[in-house]
Amino acid sequence: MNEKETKLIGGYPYVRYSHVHYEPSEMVERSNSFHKWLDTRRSVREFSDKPVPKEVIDNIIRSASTAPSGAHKQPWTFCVVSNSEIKSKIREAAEKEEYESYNGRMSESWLKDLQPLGTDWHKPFLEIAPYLIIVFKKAYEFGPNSEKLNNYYVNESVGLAAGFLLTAIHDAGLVTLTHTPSPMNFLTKILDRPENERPFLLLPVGYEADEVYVPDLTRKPLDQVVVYYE
Ligand code: IYR
Repeated sequence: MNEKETKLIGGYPYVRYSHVHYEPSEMVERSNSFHKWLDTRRSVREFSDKPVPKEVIDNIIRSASTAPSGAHKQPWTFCVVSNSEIKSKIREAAEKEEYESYNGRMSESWLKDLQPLGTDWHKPFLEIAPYLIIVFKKAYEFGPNSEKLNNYYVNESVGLAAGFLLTAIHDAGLVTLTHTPSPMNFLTKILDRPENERPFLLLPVGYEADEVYVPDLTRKPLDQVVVYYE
């Protein structure tokens, strides 16, 4: 590797940056094959208990943590649960909330929208998947004298990190499900998180179970999701 080319700009250290470049035809080919690959990602609700190397989990979290964030505050914590007692506690608490949601808290039209996905309050995957990754957003940080320091665009930043995480999980050949039990504050208690952290997403991670079927969905075609101004 070449030495870093650095200089001070406005009194702050900068490092020279240039990204890899491709010929236009190669860009078309790469972007096309990346889309085809990403389009094979599906949310999976049935997991195998087959172990996954912890190093893979470390690496996918490293990838997630490369996401851009407001003022580079990186306002996220990824809690990784493989301990079966903690998984059971999470399942029990999530199912309690989900039972209430499916039996009264969710509107008729919401339940009808979920019918084709076949979801209900039972969440066995929370005990079966080898890992649960719980993404917490940091509403603010604590300074050296325990004073509150602001974070910025926290939802956008953590949403981006979660997107990177899903992409890294897919790339590793594993599956996940973006599970959002509601309300989620039981996760703060079970995982003993500090008061500046709020649960954002719960992702079981592992291999899919044998013979899994997923809803036969189609994604919106380009002309339904894009508006060009030329
Ligand atoms: N959080 C509930 C319900 C649920 C809501 C949506 I929107 C989904 O796309 C799927 C499920 C659950 O996890 O079952």
